[in-house]
Amino acid sequence: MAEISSGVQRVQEALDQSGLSLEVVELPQSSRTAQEAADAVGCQLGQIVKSLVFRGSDSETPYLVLVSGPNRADLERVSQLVGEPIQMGDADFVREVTGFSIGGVAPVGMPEPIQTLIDRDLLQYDTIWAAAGTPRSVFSLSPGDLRQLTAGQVATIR
Ligand code: 5CA
Repeated sequence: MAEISSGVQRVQEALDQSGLSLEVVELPQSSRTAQEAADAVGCQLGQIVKSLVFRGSDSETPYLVLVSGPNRADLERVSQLVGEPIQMGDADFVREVTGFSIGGVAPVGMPEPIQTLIDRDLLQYDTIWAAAGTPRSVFSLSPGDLRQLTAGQVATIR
C-alpha cells in the first residue's frame, strides 16, 4: 500500500471528526495549482478552492481566505474585512500556521483554527474541490460543508 502522507492524514482526520463523510482523493498527477487541480478532477476552474494565507501586518495574526480558482483576493478588501492591514504570508509563515506547504494548503486540519473568509463566488456551485494537505490530493465538498468545516464568513473578496 502506498504511504499516506502526514498532510493528507491530518486532513482526513479533520474531515472524519466533522461527521460529513468527506474523503480525500490522492491523485496520480499534480494538483499544485488551481488549474492543475481542475484538470486533474475534470471540473471548472471556478470550482477549485484556493486556500490563501494572509498575515496581519500589525498583529501577525494569520487569516485564511478561500478563493474561487480564477479570482484574486483584493488585499484592500480583505484588509477591510479583517480590520487591519495585511500582507500575503510567505512560505515559512504558511507552513508555520497551517502545517502545510504552499500548493497543498487545505482549508481544514491546521494545528489551531484560523479566522476564515469564504469567497461568495464559490457558493454558485453544487460541488467544489479543495487541496487536502499535499500538491497531489484534493477532496470534494459542498459550499455548505465548507462553511461548516471552517466557520468561515462568506464575503465578496475581489
Ligand atoms: N492545490 C492547489 C489547488 S487547491 C492550490 O493549493 N492552489 S492555491 O492557489 O491555493 O495555492 C497556490 C497559491 O499559493 C498561489 O495562488 C499563490 O497565491 C500562493 N503562493 C505561491 N507561491 C507563493 C509564495 N512564494 N509565497 C506566498 N504565497 C505563494
